[in-house]
Amino acid sequence: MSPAVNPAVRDRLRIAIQKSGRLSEPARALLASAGLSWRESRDKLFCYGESLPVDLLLVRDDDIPGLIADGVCDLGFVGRNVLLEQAGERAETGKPEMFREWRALGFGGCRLSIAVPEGWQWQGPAQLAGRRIATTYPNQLRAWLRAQHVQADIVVLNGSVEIAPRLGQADVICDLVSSGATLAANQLKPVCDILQSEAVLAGPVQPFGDARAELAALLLRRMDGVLRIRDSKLLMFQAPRDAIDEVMQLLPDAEPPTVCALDGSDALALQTLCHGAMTWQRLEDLKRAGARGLMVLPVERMLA
Ligand code: PRT
Ligand code: ZN
Repeated sequence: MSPAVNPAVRDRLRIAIQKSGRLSEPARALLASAGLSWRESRDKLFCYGESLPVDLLLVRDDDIPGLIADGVCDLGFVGRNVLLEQAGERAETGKPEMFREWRALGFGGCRLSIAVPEGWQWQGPAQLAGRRIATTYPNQLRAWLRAQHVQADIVVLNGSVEIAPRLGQADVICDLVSSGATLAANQLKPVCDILQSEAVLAGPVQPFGDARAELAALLLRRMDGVLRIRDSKLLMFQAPRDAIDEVMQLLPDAEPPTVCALDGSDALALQTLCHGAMTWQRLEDLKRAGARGLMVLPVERMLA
């Protein structure tokens, strides 16, 4: 790998994704759905883009915002928690804002939460005054405590935050939670979320001034198409004219339908893109409201 840096002019786009971890597979899958394919280098750190001039750099997630700030990478897939933490760190140390969230990607969801020992009766943030809070997210915790007008001691740890109360290093913690099983296993309970996080596409604050601008716009258009139809289905059915209103009321998540008259019949044929889950229960409700010949089809691609 040779991360030759020439931020001034480049005609290939370079995207950083997590090498291995929670975000690496969904990030690759999303890029592949957007039509990208790669040839992997032997060291498995660099993937040369074959279908488009878009290369991948496989790195640790924590390095991604810095790589964008330094111009080594153009875009990156990273947790909002990591992006905001490093943005906060830069702001605290007077460094310029160099990256921002371009898109939320709908995977890698988790919360950054305050968790207290199970025996605590939680009465609100004021209860944290004077307490020691262990975290790997000191910048976000500091900003939140400031907004709550609470003074507490932040104990910065690099990992295993959940055992800090048991080790006597802290009274409470501020950490990422998804299922909550890790907290429960450590006799802690989440009481307050300070951030809702998910994987995001991060990019520079300033727009690209060369061929990368067009490549980034193309990629965004394709990714938006993929994200838009991720949970969507094409629903086709027929219904008598006087049942259409009732049927459409059962489809609040549907796009305005395409409607066709049927020869020699009072019924209409409709097709519409539905963004929510199309369960059996919903189909049965639609049938009761008058819909017939219901068909649910997967949507593979969409270009608005
Ligand atoms: O090696 P590298 O530095 O790249 O990876 P990493 O170990 O730092 O990252 P990784 O793969 O663990 O997480 C990458 C990103 O996934 C995070 O930055 C978050 O944006 C997101 N994510 C989503 C999570 C979780 N869910 C999550 N549950 N990151 C961490 N956790 C932790 C949580 O803190 C707890 O300790 O997983 C544990 C299990 O969670 P529970 O609540 O389900 O028990
Ligand atoms: Zn990491």
